[in-house]
Amino acid sequence: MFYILMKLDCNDVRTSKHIIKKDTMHILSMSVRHSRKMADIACILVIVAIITQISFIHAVEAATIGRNSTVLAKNVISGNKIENAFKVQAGRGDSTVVEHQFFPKKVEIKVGQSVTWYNPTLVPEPHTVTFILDNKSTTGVIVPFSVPNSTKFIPLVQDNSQPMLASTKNGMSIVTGLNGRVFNPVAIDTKDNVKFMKANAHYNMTGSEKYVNSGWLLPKGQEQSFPGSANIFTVTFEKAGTYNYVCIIHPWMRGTITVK
Ligand SMILES: [Cu+2]
Repeated sequence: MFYILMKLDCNDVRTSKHIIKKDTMHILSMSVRHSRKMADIACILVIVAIITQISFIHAVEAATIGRNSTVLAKNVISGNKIENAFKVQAGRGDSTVVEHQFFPKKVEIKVGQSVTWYNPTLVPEPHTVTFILDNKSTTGVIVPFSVPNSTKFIPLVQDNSQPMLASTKNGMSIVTGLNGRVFNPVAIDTKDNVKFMKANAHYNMTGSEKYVNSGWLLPKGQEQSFPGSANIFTVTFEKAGTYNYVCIIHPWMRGTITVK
């Protein structure tokens, strides 16, 4: 609107040139020319401001999508076809700023459809996609285990490392280690059967599980930063419901898959 008003003003200035008497024409024409220049510059500045504002709004919208809105899987288009597997980013960022969130956070799909999580971050920052379906089977990345005091730990990599040990009274020591049920893809059913899967697993979720975990997801090509970790995790949802999940490494990273 402001641009239109300015444009009208520009035209008025140009029109005024023709209604001025000849004897004052020379002096005033200088002034009119100057005014026209100024008005034209103002018009250009207004256009630039509007374009900049529109670009900014688009940038904010692009950055906001995926943070709080629910995204329908039917809108996902890859190439010329709609894919059945919806893609969700587990974290994102570059070597300067890393965002610890899922993008999008909320996804709505239909029964039988799949979601694939992947880590697009440029630095090897790990994430997990972990469903704690019974709300009890939560766990941690590094956990303590007890072992006999006589246990010797021989590091495979000859560098500056040794296990964290603490003695107890019963001839046992406490050693801390990386939790295999967080590091590896795994599913635990209602009868507490623990089923480990290979890296980059594809799991069919029946909805009756206690715990389903992706394992550590690293950016593609950087999986060996933590040997044995994966880049993607795919789940096919076989039953309607609301499935909340979390990254165990960053517990504030949370997402929801709604299956209808
Ligand atoms: Cu994470």
